[in-house]
Formats: sequence, structure tokens, C-alpha cells
Amino acid sequence: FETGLSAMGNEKMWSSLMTPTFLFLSFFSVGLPQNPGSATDESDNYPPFWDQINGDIAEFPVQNNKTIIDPWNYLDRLQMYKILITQSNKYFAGFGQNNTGNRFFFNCSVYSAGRYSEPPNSSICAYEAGGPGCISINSGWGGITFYMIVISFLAAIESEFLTNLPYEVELIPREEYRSNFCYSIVECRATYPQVMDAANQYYQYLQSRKIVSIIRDIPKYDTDEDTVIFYMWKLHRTAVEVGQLKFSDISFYSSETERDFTKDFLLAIEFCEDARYRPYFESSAEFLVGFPHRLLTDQDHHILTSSFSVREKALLNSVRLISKVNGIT
Ligand SMILES: *[C@@H]1O[C@H](CO)[C@@H](O)[C@H](O)[C@H]1NC(C)=O
Ligand SMILES: *[C@@H]1O[C@H](CO)[C@@H](O)[C@H](O)[C@H]1NC(C)=O
Ligand SMILES: *[C@@H]1O[C@H](CO)[C@@H](O)[C@H](O)[C@H]1NC(C)=O
Ligand SMILES: CC(=O)N[C@H]1CO[C@H](CO)[C@@H](O)[C@@H]1O
Repeated sequence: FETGLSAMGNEKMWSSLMTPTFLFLSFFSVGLPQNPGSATDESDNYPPFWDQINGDIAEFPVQNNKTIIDPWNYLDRLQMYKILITQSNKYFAGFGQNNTGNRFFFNCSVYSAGRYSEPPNSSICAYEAGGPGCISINSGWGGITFYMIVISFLAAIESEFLTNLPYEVELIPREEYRSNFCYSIVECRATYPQVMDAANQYYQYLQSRKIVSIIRDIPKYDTDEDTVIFYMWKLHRTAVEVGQLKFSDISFYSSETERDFTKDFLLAIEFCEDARYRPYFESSAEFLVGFPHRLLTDQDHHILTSSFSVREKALLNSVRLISKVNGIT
């Protein structure tokens, strides 16, 4: 006990969260490339700019007694996501002794690429004046993660998982693809009830957990790992299904190969997360360390050029294989 608990600093806390939250995290890690202006920091394990936000809703600007959030701004979306992670942390204390998810997350973020930028011009929505800029509304990843993160955030308010909000939250809507997205609880409830419901189930499960012990001021909840992963998996699958339908067109990707990869990757990750399949992936989650470091081109389809590492090639082949097997069965 002694050693484990005294090390229960940030890092330990994090690793205990990673198993259940790896999916959320993986979503963010694909977005932003390494800042070309800064030295590559291989030890930076969190999504870019993670440290510069604090996971507190009070960080958002307030106008007319409303908290204003722009879901197409990278930092705002990251903040929403960090708020969700921060609020759910406590329910996962004691998880993930094996750190499977942790490892996955750590490695994925290193291989992040410009997947939130605008196809075909990847300099749009890249870094602006040294900071991250927008998330392109024309990017497939930006679109798909919207359903996961933004709707989950609104559902967290709806289900009162997020409480004590200082002001009412207002998301800044975009006119582009207006009917694809929803920017308020009422709108999301009307348009994507299935995603809202899946998110609500997940939050309600967490909220129903009871403290079973308190060790050195850290309460441990009776969270069942398989159950919580099941709810998270369901939320993920529901959100991804909605998102993929809207973002299957080639114009949302840098190439057809990149589009197919996105589809296969999301499927592969779903398998990894599904509690029924987890035993098979637990030890092989490492395969995900090969998340391709750059956007794929159509030349990559047949020949994986030497600019990819062995691990990246392995991942690309694995996700294709999982997708094929899934298509057959
Ligand atoms: C904000 O709310 C406070 C307290 O309810 C109120 O006094 C104030 O007039 C409101 N401000 C605006 C701009 O609506
Ligand atoms: C993971 O942890 C469990 C319980 O702590 C242990 O039984 C299992 O062998 C571990 N698996 C691996 C792959 O280390
Ligand atoms: C890409 O966008 C940047 C910034 O808007 C612009 O300067 C550049 O000319 C564009 N490149 C192409 C090939 O359209
Ligand atoms: C934390 C962790 O598991 N890091 C691994 C990431 O991937 C590299 C290889 O690409 C491993 O060497 C690290 O151990």
C-alpha cells in the first residue's frame, strides 16, 4: 500500500484512469501535429496543450451571464473534454494496474498528425501564431469527434453529472453543415437522442456508484470495470455510428486511403474497447502504438513507404485485417 499510495501523485492517478478513458483520450490524440516551431518533445504524453488548460468550466469566457464555448476551436474542445475527464476521475481510482490503456494513450499522442486540419489544404486549422487554431469543420476526424466530445459534454449537463455550473452554457454554432450538428441540449436531444441516451446511461452509472473505502483521503468507488467500459463502449459506438454516416465522403479526408484507415481504425478501437473482446486485446493493445504519424495518401494504399515505422505498418495492416474479418463474420 505504502509505495503505491505515496506515489499517488498525478501520474499514478492518471494511469489508474487510463483503462476506462482510453477511448476518449485516443480521440483527442489524433488531432494536432507536433508544433513545427517547437522542439519535438517525446515525453509529452498528453494531447498538445493539455497542460495549458485546467479542466475548469470557469476558464471559458462569460458573456451576458452565459459561458461561451466554441466547439470548433481546438482549445475549447480540449477543455470540454478535460472537464469530463476531471469530473469522472474519482470513479476510476484503483483501476488499471496493468496500464494497458495508459500505454496506448501515451503512444498515440506521440504519433498525432494533422487530422483536424482541412483537407486538402492541411495548413488551414494548423498552428496559428504559435498556438493551436481551429478544428476544421471539413475534417472527418473533427466531425466524428464532435459527436463524441461535444454531445457527451451537453449530455453531462443534461444528466446533471456536471453540476454547479456558474452560468448557462452556450455553444457557438457554425452555419456550415448546420443540420449535421447540434449546439444545445434541446437540439441534441431532438436530433441525436440515441447519443444523448447512451451518454446519460454512462453518467448515471457513474453517479450511482458508492464509496466503498477511503484510503488516505482518496475515496474508492464500487465501479465495476467491465460495466463502466461497456457503457463507455456503447456511447462511443453510438457516437461513431452517427458521425461516420455523416463523414464518410472522401472530401472530408486527405485521401481515400486516409478515409478507409479512419473507418478501420474506429472499428479496431471499438473491438479493443468491447469488454467481450478485451481479453484478446489486453496484451496486444501495444499494436496501437503505430498510429500513423502523418496523413495517408493514396500511394500508401498498396505500398507502405519506408517513411512509416515497422509499428505503423503493423497497425495499418492490423486495422485492415480487423475490418476485413468483421466484414466476413
Ligand atoms: C447577470 O446576472 C446578474 C444576477 O442574476 C444580474 O444582476 C445581471 O444583470 C445579469 N447580467 C446580464 C448582462 O444579464
Ligand atoms: C493484469 O492485472 C491482473 C490483476 O492485477 C493480473 O491478474 C493480470 O495477470 C495482469 N495482466 C497482465 C497482462 O499483466
Ligand atoms: C493553403 O492555405 C494557406 C492558408 O490559408 C494558403 O496560404 C495557401 O496558399 C493554401 N495552399 C493551397 C495549395 O491552396
Ligand atoms: C509508455 C509506453 O508504453 N511507451 C511505449 C511507446 O512505444 C514505444 C515504441 O514505439 C515503446 O518503446 C514505449 O515503451
